[in-house]
Amino acid sequence: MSEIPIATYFHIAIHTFVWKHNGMHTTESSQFIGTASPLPDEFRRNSVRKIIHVDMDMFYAAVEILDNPSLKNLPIVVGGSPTSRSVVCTASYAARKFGVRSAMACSVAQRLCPQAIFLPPRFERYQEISRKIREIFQRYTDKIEPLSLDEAYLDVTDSTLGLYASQIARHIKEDILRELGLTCSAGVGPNKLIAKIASDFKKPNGLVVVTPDQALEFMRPLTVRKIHGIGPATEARLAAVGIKTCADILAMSREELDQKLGRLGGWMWHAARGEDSRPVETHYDRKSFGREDTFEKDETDLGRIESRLKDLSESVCASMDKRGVKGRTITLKVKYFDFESITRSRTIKDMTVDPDIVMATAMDLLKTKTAVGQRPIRLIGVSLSHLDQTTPLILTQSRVESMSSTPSTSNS
Ligand code: TTP
Ligand code: MG
Repeated sequence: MSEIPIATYFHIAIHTFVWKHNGMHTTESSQFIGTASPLPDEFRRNSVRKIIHVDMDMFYAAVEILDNPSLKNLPIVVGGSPTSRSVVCTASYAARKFGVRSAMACSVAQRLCPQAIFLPPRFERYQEISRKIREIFQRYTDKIEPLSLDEAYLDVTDSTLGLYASQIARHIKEDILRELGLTCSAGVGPNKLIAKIASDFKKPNGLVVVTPDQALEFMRPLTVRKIHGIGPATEARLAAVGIKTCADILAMSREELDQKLGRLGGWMWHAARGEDSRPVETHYDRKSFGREDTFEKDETDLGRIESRLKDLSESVCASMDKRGVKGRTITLKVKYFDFESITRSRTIKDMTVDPDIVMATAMDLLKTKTAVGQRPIRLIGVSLSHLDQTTPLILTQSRVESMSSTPSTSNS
C-alpha cells in the first residue's frame, strides 16, 4: 500500500463519497459484504456508474403459470412437443430440479422428468408482458438497454428521483409483482458486468447489491463462466492455462495473462477485478452494430476470410435481431498486414437483419473494393448502420422462434 500515491487516496475518498451520497450503498438485502481494501486508481476508473440489471424469473414458464395458476409448483416445460426435435425454451424451477434446462432437446427433458407438462410457447403474450415490464422501467429511467424479452440493464447514475439505486431496484421489483404478478431478480452494481452477475446471484426473487468497494472481493471467488460472454469454448481455453476462477486471474501478472491469452487477456484482467467501462446503450444512442476479428496470422486465403466474415455477419445479425434492430448500410472493414485500414460501404434498399444478405454484400465489397488475395489481411470487420429507429427494443418474433428451435448458450 505504501506505493499508492496520496493523490490516489484522495481519488478513492471522492469515489466513496460520490457513491454513498448519490444513492448506492449496501442495503439489508445485500447478499454480499466484502472486505473493502483500497485499490489502485486504475481499478476504480470505471466504477462510478450505478447499474441495475433486471432478469425475470423463469420468464415463459412464469407467464404460463400466471395465466393458469393451477400449474403453480408443477414441472412445466415451455417448448415443443417431446416427440418432436425441438428444444426447451425454459423450464419451471420444479422441472429444473430434475435437470431440465433451456436449449435441451425436449425428448431429453421428458426422459429426465416424465411427469413434466409440455406447453407450446406463446410469444405474443410474452412480448405483451415484456412491453409492460419496460413501461415500469421507464418510470425510473430512460436509460434502458434491453438484452432480450426478459432482461435489461438500467443506468440510474444520474437519477433525480432521490432514491438509492438499490431502492429503485426494489421499487421495480415491487411494481412488477404488484401490477403483473411476476417475480424478477435484480442486481445492482457499479457496472454492467457486476450488475448482471449480481442479478443471478440469488435467483429467484433476489436483490443483490454490490458497491464499488466490494467489487474485487465479489469477483474473486467466481468461476469464469459467471462472466457474461464466457461460454463453454472460452471456459475450456482458460482451463487449459490453469484458469478456473477470477482468483486464478488475480494471481497472474498482466504480462503472463497477455502471453497466455493474447487479446482475451486484457479483457479478463479487467473483468476479474470487476471493471467494465461499457455504457448502457439505449436504442437511440446506438448508430451501428459491428464485429471485427484479427486473424492469428495475416491472411490471404479467400476461403478462410470468407468463413470469418460469415461468422461475423451472423454474430452482428444475432445481436441486432435480439434487440429488434435492423440496418440498411453494410460496412466492411479491412486492415492490411501493414496496418493500413480501409472501410467500404453499401446501402441496400430494404432494412435487414438477415446474415445471408449482410454476408453476401460484405463479400461483394471484399472482392470488388479491396486488395484481398494480393495484400495479406490482418483484421476483418463488418457492421450495419443506418438503423431502423422505430422497432421496439424487444426480441423479434424471428429471434424468439430461432431461440426456441436452435440450442443457444446462456451467454449468447
Ligand atoms: P432466461 O432469463 O435465460 O431464463 P428464464 O427467465 O426462463 O429463467 P431464469 O429464472 O433463470 O432467468 O431466458 C428468458 C426467456 O428466454 C426464457 O423464459 C425462455 C427464453 N429462452 C429461450 O427461448 N431459449 C433459450 O435457450 C433461453 C436461455 C431462453
Ligand atoms: Mg430470466
